[in-house]
Formats: sequence, C-alpha cells, structure tokens
Amino acid sequence: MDSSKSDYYENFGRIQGILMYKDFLKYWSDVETFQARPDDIVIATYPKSGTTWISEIVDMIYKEGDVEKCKDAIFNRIPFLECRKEDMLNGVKQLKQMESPRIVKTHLSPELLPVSFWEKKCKMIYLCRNAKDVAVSYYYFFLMVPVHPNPGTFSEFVEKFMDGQVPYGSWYKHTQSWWEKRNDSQLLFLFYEDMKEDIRKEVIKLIHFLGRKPSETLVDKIIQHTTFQEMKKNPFTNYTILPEEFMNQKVHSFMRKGISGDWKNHFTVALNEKFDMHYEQQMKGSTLKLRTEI
Ligand code: A3P
Ligand code: EST
Repeated sequence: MDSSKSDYYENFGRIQGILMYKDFLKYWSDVETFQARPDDIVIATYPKSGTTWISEIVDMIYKEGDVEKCKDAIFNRIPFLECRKEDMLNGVKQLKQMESPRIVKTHLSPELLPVSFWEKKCKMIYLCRNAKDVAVSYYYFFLMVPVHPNPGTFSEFVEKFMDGQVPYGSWYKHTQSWWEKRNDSQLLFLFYEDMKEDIRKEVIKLIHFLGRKPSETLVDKIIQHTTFQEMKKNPFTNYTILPEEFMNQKVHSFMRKGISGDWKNHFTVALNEKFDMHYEQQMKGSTLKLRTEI
C-alpha cells in the first residue's frame, strides 16, 4: 500500500485547522447548530482513550444496573454526535430522535463542541489517557478501520500523531483545552489509568457526579459488567455489529488489550526519547500530569 502524503489525506479535511473525516465535514453545520437539552450528559474524549468503557459505565448508571436495558449496540444507546456516513451513520439524527436523558459521545475539543452544550450547562465527563498508549491504540485503529490511510510503520505513525496529523488533531492541544475547563462544576475530568487502578473509586465518583446514590449492589453490577473481558465478548459493546467495511475486526478486535503501558511493547528506545522531548515541549507549563504505567 502507498502511504504517500496525497493518499494519506484522501479521506480527511480540516475544521479550524484540525484534521477530521471528510464524511463528517460534509454535514458539519448540523453539528455546529446542534441543540442540547439541559439534562444531556456529554462524554468527551480524544479517540482511543476508553470512550466505549466509560460510555457503558455511564449507561449502566442511568439504567440502574439493569443489563437487559443495555442490550443494544453502544452507538445506538450513546450516539456519536459528529459521526456521519451519509445515511448509514448519523449521530445528530439519532440524538434528535432520542428521548431524554441523552448520553452523547464526542471526540470534539471544547472549542468545537456545539455552543448549546455550554449554554445549557450540560454535565460533561472528559476521560483522558496517556499519549503513548493512545498512540498505540490509534495505530491499530488506523489498521482496522478502512477509512484511514495506511499508517506505515509504528514510528512513522507516531510522527503523524506528534504532529497532530490524525483525526481530531493534536492530543496535546485536545487534552490541555479540556484540562483548562477542569474546575467548571459541570465537568468531571477522569483518567483511564485511575480507572485501571481502582475502578470502584472512579465508578463511585461518576455516580455522585450524576446525582445518584452509589449502592453497593449497583457498583458491583457495573464493575462486573464493564470489565475488559466482559466488554470484549459483549456484541453490544465490542463493535462487531458494525459491518466489516466500516471496521474490519479480522485485522484485530476493537477490544484489543485494554491495559496501561502497552506502549513499552511498541516504542523503541530512540522513539521513546524523541517522543518524551517533544512531549515536554508541547506540555510545557501545564499542570496536567499523566501516568504512563500503573
Ligand atoms: P487498546 O487498543 O489499548 O486495547 P475508545 O473506546 O476510546 O475507542 O478506546 C478504545 C481503547 O479502550 C482500546 O484500547 C480498548 O481495548 C480499551 N477498552 C475498551 N473497553 C475497555 C475496558 N472495559 N477496560 C479497559 N480498557 C478498555
Ligand atoms: C471514529 C472514532 C470512534 O471513536 C469510533 C468510530 C467508529 C465508527 C467509525 C468512525 C469512528 C470513523 C469514521 C468511520 C466510522 C464508520 C464509518 C466511517 O467512515 C470509519
């Protein structure tokens, strides 16, 4: 496969300078003008940060731990706001037709998020994952989701990632923009690594944030239902419902490893040094500190 520059950008365009899927951009005014409702909950992440995991947890909280009520594809229960593939996938349309309270998935930065969510003071959850593990997960996502170009070798892909030349742009800018909002009472800022370390603590935090009571039975049910192994075998969370032309899980499964620190199996010493130097420059002055292993 050819990974030359012109091919690489074939299915991408830009919004405010940020790389984005062309399919999404065709209907961008629908996203910009989206009308939030005050009881919407926004789950915002940079891609590959554990969106599906936290989405299932939040839905379980809303469904009061009733697994039966979670038996529909995750992208139907928690529509992906800006996702659009002609008439086949349409996050805005799904959300408009949905009863309240709605749970909204997005990968948008605060600047690109429809203003209506800010105006209506909707609750928002931002889940952050360390950049190295995100880069690894994103690399495999490029390989399995055919809309993406050939990412080349892992180190070639990491160059693109560091340069923000991937959908949703720079991880560094995305996380820092959301981090600046962390003291807004409407926002809960969480870390994937904390969830891996102590899921009970983070689930309880989420339940409180959503204004509910964390009974032990509810917390136990949620934890049991949302382990990596459970979500990997659950057809409603593992994306096997998406057709192969959208996501080819013969390459590898969407639920790939679900660990912290897999970057160590992918970064060479030289690449790691380069990445760390660039990371320091990009995150200079930021109080946002991420753990790269637990
Ligand atoms: P890996 O590729 O490192 O395995 P997103 O949902 O934002 O696309 O993120 C996908 C990443 O979250 C994948 O990471 C996936 O395995 C991981 N993931 C999904 N469900 C998980 C769970 N229940 N526990 C831990 N990690 C999970
Ligand atoms: C992008 C980010 C994400 O978190 C999940 C998905 C799943 C569906 C994907 C999409 C994506 C990227 C764009 C598509 C879409 C299916 C068709 C579309 O072209 C690949």
